Amino acid sequence: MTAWAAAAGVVAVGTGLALGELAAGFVSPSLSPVTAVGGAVIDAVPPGVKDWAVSLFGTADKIALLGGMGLLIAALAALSGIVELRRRLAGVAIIAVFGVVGLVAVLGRTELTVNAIPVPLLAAVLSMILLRWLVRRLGEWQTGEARPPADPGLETTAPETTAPRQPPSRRRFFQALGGTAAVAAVAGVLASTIRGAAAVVSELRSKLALPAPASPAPPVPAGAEVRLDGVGPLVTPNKDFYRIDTALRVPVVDPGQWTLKVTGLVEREISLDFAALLAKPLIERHVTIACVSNEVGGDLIGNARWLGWPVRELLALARPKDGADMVLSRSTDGWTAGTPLDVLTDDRDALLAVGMNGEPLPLEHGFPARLIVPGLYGYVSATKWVTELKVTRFADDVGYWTPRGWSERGPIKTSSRIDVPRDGRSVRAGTVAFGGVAWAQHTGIGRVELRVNRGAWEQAELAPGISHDTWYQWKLDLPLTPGQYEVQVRATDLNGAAQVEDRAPVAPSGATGFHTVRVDVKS
Ligand SMILES: Nc1nc2c(c(=O)[nH]1)N[C@H]1C(S)=C(S)[C@@H](COP(=O)(O)O)O[C@H]1N2
Ligand SMILES: [Mo]
Repeated sequence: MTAWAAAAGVVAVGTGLALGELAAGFVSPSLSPVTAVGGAVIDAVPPGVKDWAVSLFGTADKIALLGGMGLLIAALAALSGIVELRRRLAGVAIIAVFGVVGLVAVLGRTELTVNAIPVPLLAAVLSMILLRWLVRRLGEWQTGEARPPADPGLETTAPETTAPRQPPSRRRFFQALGGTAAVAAVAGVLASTIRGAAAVVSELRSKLALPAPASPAPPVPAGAEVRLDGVGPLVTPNKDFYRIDTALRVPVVDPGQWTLKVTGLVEREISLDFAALLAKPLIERHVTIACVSNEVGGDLIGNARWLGWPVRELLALARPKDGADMVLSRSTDGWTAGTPLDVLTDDRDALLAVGMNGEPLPLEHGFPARLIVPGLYGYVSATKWVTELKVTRFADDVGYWTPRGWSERGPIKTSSRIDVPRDGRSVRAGTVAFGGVAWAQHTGIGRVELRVNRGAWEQAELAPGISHDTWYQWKLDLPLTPGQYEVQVRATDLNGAAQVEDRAPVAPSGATGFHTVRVDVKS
């Protein structure tokens, strides 16, 4: 009986959630009772819990998170079934508590608060009704079995032809359980079909022809790639580009429905649709973006050729008012970044980007439009799926990560990385080729040096960068005899400022320290 009670709980909650997901598919593709709860977990991570912050803010293993959530929900559902069998409405109460958590989570994560309310409510209320109903059937079966056989006299009339005794209450329970599970299956299949919205938007994306840039990207200078095995490509292919965001499910935005609003402290509010954006004189530039969670030597950094409209031209149309010093950009999923207004209006090419390496933005990287700002970490600038730019003041507004333990301002720190040889590798004695990348966005790299076992710094060969806004490749051949070596790299920007040697963790404003590799040189 306990096992069947648990099954009743799982089927009831599963059906409620499947119908909730189905309803969410109609209301908004980015709305889901299940992922909202997961999102609330992400948002609730206390600042300062470094491991958590890094793993979630960095490369969160979303599959594991979703799987874990599924198991947790199933366990709670089973528990509510068992409890409900023992005590009427006790299991229902457990679901009610989770319904409230789900509601709060959904309200916290979407902007369509009014539309969103019915979805978690529906999921919770349906689960509660189904649980009560299934457990009542189970209870009837239980009491039916406890009773002695109803009428022994009847049995003697045809003992051989009667099928093994199945109390009708037992059959009714299984009919109810099976029927409900069937509803869950149908709803689940329908929900995932509707969630095929992502497939539809992918199709729209693949058919989209981006206009030619009015100002093409400056050509990649000859020799910008050192061509050393193990040093990655100068321009990162889209499929290899790092991805960081808080979205459990990639927001699916139909470019035909997309608009960008410029609001707040402006003389003139602006609303721009996608066709109007594509009709602007777009420019194409290479820009290397980086995540503040990138550890020294890490790979949360990439360089792409972005096509977009300069944000300064958009803001010039809106005319920010005196006193404004920040632009709070907001994504469809409610995520925000606070960017200094002057960085968006100075001569650097901060872009409202629509293209990445000659293609429309991939869905994961912000389709149909995002911000790309040379020189700032992504968390204060690179809003994907952007739909609003609110001109405001740092004194009045904060971006998503600032109250969660990260700095209000996020200029990228000058840094460098050794890509070959990899840390811990054995190499042959003789001439050992070292190579890697260095970056000081919007200032440019002046020189890169290596030192062996904390000896004197030796200047590496610095390849020309595409621009000051991109990373540079470098290489250096070092003659090494057999033994153990520790090799470090240091970059200096074009103003003569060297990268910081003291080690600092990624929080609150980006890691510092020299990337260090240990090499085992064999004869
Ligand atoms: N909507 C949205 N945009 C976002 C984020 C996010 O969580 N949500 N994360 C930012 C962070 S922290 C970084 S480092 C960059 C990463 O961009 P990418 O995934 O295209 O590499 O996106 C930024 N834009
Ligand atoms: Mo980031």
